[in-house]
Amino acid sequence: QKKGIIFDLDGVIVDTAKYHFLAWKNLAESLDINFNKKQNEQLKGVSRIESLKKILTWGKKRISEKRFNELLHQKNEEYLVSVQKMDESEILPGVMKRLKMLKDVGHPIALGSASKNAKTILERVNLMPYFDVIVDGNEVSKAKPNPEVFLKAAQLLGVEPENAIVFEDALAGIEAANRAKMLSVGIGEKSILKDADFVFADFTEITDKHFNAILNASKA
Ligand code: G16
Ligand code: MG
Repeated sequence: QKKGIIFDLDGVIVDTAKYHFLAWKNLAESLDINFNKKQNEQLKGVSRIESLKKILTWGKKRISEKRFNELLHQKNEEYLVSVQKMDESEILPGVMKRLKMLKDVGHPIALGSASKNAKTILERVNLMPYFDVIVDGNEVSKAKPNPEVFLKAAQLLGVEPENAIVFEDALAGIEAANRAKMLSVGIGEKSILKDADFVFADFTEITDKHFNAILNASKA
């Protein structure tokens, strides 16, 4: 049975959360808003617009639409400076092995990310050749936990949702996969990703046996 494998980007393939954090922190400071790592956790998998809305809410700040758009631009420009410095060394441990294995076996691979910079990042880390399909923040209008991003990816991969497997680090992403009736594999903490069908701390924890079990599993 051919499975369609869908990967989230930030937190699954690369850790761009640290660069998002730096850019948001500088932006928040320029507005006299405190912003810490714990708050950054709540921005994982969340779109750029929604992230800024949250930061402004935390800082109890109201700004004009024009200023809002300027800040979005400012944040992204700073983020892109970090992205431009990325290379293969930033691919998270254990990921490469699984991408190669999936390619060898012939399971088609998609990216399902909220980021509008997804293609740039995949290019920087040289992973473009592995992805048959890319659905990112430029193509979807409804953010995770809405299943749109993953449903679109499965459709483009040519697999039914029940034959799709999603790797996600964000709670909202696991919820999106579950709503799409896809097998959800959480990468991160079990206590947070408790709704996932499988959870692993990272890809190095996924043994060949686990991986084969995932490929052969079906949604309960
Ligand atoms: C990623 C990050 C989020 C970020 C979002 C939008 O999502 O986890 O923190 O806000 O993309 O990114 P951008 O500003 O580049 O459009 P994902 O879905 O890859 O985890
Ligand atoms: Mg993520």
